Amino acid sequence: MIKTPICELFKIEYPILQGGMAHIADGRLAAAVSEAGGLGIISAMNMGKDYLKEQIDIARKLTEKPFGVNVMLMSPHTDEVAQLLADEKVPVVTTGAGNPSKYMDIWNAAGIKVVPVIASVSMAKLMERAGACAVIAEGGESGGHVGDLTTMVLVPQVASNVSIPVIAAGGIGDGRGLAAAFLLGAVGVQMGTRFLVAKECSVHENYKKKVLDASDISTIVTGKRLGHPVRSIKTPFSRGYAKAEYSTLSDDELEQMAVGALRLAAREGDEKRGCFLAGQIAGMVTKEQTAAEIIVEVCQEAENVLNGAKKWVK
Ligand code: TUI
Repeated sequence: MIKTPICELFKIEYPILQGGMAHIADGRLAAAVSEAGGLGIISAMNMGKDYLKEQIDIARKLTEKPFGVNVMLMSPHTDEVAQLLADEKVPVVTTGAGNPSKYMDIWNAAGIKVVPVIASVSMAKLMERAGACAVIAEGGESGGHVGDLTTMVLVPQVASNVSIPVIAAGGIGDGRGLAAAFLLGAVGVQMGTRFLVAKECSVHENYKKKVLDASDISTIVTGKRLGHPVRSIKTPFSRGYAKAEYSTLSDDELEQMAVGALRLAAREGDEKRGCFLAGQIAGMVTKEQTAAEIIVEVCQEAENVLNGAKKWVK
């Protein structure tokens, strides 16, 4: 059995968080992951408080277990969403794509466990000082908004520089990844791409198919020119966008190209204009499973790997 300090911290059975994937991670998926013993996360994405309240209510109807909400800090609705989370006393809030310091006091006062996603040691230290109870160190192998460092180099450096628990994310898709995260100093993992194909995940079938068909080299990072690099599956759209970044197109025109692209991929499965965010482990995601099957399989495999790891130590 695998038990780590975050099992106690979040009151969960397995040290696995589900990534807060925009337009994908809804109340139903979060509830399925939490019900299976992990920590399910609802994405607040760029929606207002009414949408989020609906999803929180859905999750609460489906499970009594703790779950979290991910706040994407570039959203224009962050202030009202932050207040709703405090009012609702959601057990856990994760944040992404920015610095959540200004919300830390109201969340901590509401008894919420705040877990920022960070992509550097300096940000991890800042978040610890600001009152975070743990950090998610996310390497650039992940899908969506990415930092520069890989999980392999980020996690041990963060673990050496903060006293709060570190959760590894980016490039983790099976039990070997969970075992490796432990060896790098993390006490849990967050997985997004693997949960994209969960049976309880309502993302469009075309999206699931793209992940299931992906190989190790199927993803690409675009958006660096505008300062928002995102990793997605290579499609005519993402390749076209990558080319456009090096063209004479203005920043405004480039921005226009991507408007609505995440929603179009996730909800409409639009292969021409959609942006199918996924991490580099997409190549190892080969089957649709329930959230419970994913969690149990990953933990069982990690246990086997860790039990065998001593064979190289003489
Ligand atoms: O946030 C994510 N992944 C995301 S957000 C997203 S939605 C989006 N839509 C359009 C453009 C860009 C994004 C899709 N995927 N992951 C968490 C994450 N946070 N990764 C890296 C960071 C991060 C980066 C910089 C966290 C903090 C940070 O600090 C910068 C600062 O403010 O000092």
